[in-house]
Amino acid sequence: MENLDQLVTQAAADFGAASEPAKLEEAKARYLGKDGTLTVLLKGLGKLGPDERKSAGAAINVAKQAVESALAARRDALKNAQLAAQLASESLDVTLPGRGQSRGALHPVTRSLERIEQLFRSIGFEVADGPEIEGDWHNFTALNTPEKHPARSMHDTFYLLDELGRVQEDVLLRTHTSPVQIRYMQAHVERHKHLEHMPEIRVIAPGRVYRVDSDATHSPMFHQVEGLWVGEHVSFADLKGVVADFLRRFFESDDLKVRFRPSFFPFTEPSAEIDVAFMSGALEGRWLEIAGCGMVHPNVLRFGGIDPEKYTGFAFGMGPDRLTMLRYGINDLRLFFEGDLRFLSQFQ
Ligand code: 2U9
Repeated sequence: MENLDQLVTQAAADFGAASEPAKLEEAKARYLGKDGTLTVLLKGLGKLGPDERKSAGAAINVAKQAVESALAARRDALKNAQLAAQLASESLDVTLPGRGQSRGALHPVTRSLERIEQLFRSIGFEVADGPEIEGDWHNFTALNTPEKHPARSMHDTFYLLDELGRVQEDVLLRTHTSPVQIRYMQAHVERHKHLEHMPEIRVIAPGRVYRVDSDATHSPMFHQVEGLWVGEHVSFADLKGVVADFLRRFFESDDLKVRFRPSFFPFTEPSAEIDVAFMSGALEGRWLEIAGCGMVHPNVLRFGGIDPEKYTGFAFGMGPDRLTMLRYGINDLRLFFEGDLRFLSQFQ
């Protein structure tokens, strides 16, 4: 009897010392397993006489129950401890402020493009687009650019290769959005050919253009917005009014100074550069070149299918990248195209 009490005490102590479920199961096997102490004692009962067997059997069974309940208690305790440890390690502080969700924003150049489109739509212009991979005819010939003009050289224009890696001289990345207006003119003429008086063309063409050029103020890909107004009595005075009004609205400055300086482009005649001067701010009083313009060259009207004896038109071209730099005081064009969030997130 005393041995059995000791055995129960020892088992409870072994179970208590088991720090994890696997160790507890090992300890259990020592008492209740196939060769465990209690199992061996029970097996030994057969060798005893009937009376002795009855009392010894009862005593061993009492001890066995005590060991089993000590085991069950320890199992519970280990399970609870494990759960407590898990809860502690996975603790969640529901009082912490949330991380929030960043909202994303339009690229500053996209914002300028949308603003430019909105301002021109408000005075009756349509917004057109066209392919960025163009043919030599739409990009150069139809714009009155001579065969030997430097803009056509491999140094200035990206040409596409054929499947054998040879330069295709007539397939290129457009160097301006003017091919869009050429296509627009042709489609417009076709659509209204049954009418004696063709309706006026008022269209802007915003989009990506490409040139072999890369430094702080030039990127191989940049943006342009070109405009075209063709009608029976369109004059240089109309051009000045439209452009000056647009620039004052774009820069939200009624006292913005605008001047037109004679210049040359193959596709316009006469041609002019457009300069602006702000009357306040960091750039106050300095003339800044901002766009080019002119009366559409008769050859270009003819390439578009329009009779230059009957119709005149003006065209202008500007760089929304540069307009955006001026509007926000940015000094390096490359920042627009690097995709660095430290720069971009300042325009939310
Ligand atoms: C057609 C006929 C004429 C578009 C024009 C300019 C002058 C011009 C530059 C400004 C800065 C390009 O973005 S920039 O680098 N553009 O100076 N563009 S006239 O003339 C056209 C367009 C289409 C059918």
